[in-house]
Amino acid sequence: MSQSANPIELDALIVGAGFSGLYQLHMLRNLRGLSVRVVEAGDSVGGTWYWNRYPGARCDSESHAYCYTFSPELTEEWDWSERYPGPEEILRYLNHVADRFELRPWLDLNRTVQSARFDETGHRWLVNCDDGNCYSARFLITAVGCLSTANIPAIEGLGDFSGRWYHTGQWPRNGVDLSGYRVAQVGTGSTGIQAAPVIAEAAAHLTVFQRTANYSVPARNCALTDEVRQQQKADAAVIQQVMHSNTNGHPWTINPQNALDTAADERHTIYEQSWATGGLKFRSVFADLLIDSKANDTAATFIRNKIREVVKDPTTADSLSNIDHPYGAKRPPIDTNYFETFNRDNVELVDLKKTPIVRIDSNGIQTSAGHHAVDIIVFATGFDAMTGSLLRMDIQGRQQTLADAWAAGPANYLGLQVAGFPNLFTITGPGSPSVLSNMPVSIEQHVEWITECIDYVLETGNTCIECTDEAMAGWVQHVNDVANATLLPTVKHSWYLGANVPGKPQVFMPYAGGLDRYRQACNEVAENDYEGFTLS
Ligand code: N01
Repeated sequence: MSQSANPIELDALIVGAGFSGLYQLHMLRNLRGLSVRVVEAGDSVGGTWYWNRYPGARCDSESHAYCYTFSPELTEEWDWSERYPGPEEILRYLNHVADRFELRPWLDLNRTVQSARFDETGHRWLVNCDDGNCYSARFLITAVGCLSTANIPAIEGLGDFSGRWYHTGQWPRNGVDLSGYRVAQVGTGSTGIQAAPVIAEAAAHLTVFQRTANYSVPARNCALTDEVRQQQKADAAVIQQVMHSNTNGHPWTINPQNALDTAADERHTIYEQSWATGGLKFRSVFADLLIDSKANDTAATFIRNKIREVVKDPTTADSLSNIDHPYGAKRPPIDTNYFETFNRDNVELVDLKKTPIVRIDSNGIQTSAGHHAVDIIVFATGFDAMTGSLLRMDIQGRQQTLADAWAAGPANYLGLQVAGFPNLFTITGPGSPSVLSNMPVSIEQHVEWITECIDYVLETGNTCIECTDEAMAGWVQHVNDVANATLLPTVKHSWYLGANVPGKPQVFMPYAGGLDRYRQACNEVAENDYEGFTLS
């Protein structure tokens, strides 16, 4: 690694200026007085929301819960306009945070980390960036998000396509004019399910290429009235207490009742009520949905029937409801008029299970059954999730690169540290609840834990903290055990397992034991003088 002659000397370097990076900066710089910078590839703050501005993009967490809780003043002064915020509103919020907490002077924008190397003699991270700048920092903290590296499928002939194509996670900042064009959308995950109804309204024609049918529950988005906002603010302390003490970080708890212990009529009524309420809460309507396949079948059947009720064309309804995995075992989408969209005259579904894509040519997509001429292709094909953004930074620890250390899949301690990579902390890393929880709540827990850990290192006069191999092996085993107690790893083509990226090792990555249990595990480690870590 070449090094600039004059690296910028810091206590901590943070990579990424989304929810995690901004809060970590605030904690370490404003509250602890350390010298800190944030490197960010974009030209502004926002992280995930800076890049994901595709048509229909909207957060699946509710606005009053998809925000920081560390500042009561911030909670009080910010007004959300809708039940689920869109990217523009989240970006406005994060820009407000950057201004309110005076974070901007410490943001190094338009700069991408190219490599990071741990210097054994100085116990510092030497970080090189694409513009020639270099940092030397005691602590390196990644705040790069879990879903930031686009997965663009290697479909034969894409290079021959004479139209335009886009990935939803790299959507042009000024938008894309779809009006009057024939659009192909590949992918029907959370993103595709949000995008299709909005693309269909703008485009002359939309062809949705579905490889795996997916469940979706209505989001029931709506404008928030002043009355609702005032109530949310009045109840903020209680709501936040719930979010900070439960399994999922959302402002509700899982119903302790089991689906299988509930009479069929009552169960149906509860599903209907939850369907009418809408949102991710549907996943929490019974306690046994993610641990018992028979219980799960009751929810799956309910949703399949809803799809068949909505979609008028029987062949399309069959393809959309022919879902091959348990409900909630892949990340469950929520939508606004997704299934209804297939009743439009200008929308067509191509079931790739029946007629796979053969190749892309200059003017469209060829399947085994025929050719679809299109002007624009939208890839809603997801991400190299959880590890992609970490590995592309070319991180070199004491003896090996992170890519080598994780050749068989990610391994770490508490999702936060990797043995052999001292003073490196990964916010919402694999092995932590992250994507299985309401992200800002998980982020706050990580940032606060990392900050206190750094306090401890500095207060004890040390320069280096590193988890042990034994602690890491124990955590990896625990992450596997808690995942295997659920239906989540039974879905073999899930991005939770890395199965969506060809060649990626298949390891169940997020921590499925619940945010409450995870928080307790982290607290116990800290209370026991950072058990599982060595300090030097
Ligand atoms: O990505 P995905 P996503 N040919 O990987 C298909 C979060 N999120 O961007 O299932 C044809 O889930 C693939 O098919 P299959 C959320 O956590 C949050 O939709 O692999 N199809 C699938 O249908 C979510 O889970 C919000 O068979 C191909 C789709 O592309 C995560 O982001 C909003 C293909 C990819 O689905 C990722 O969601 C949106 C190919 N070669 C997303 N390759 C919030 O509101 C892939 N597919 C916070």
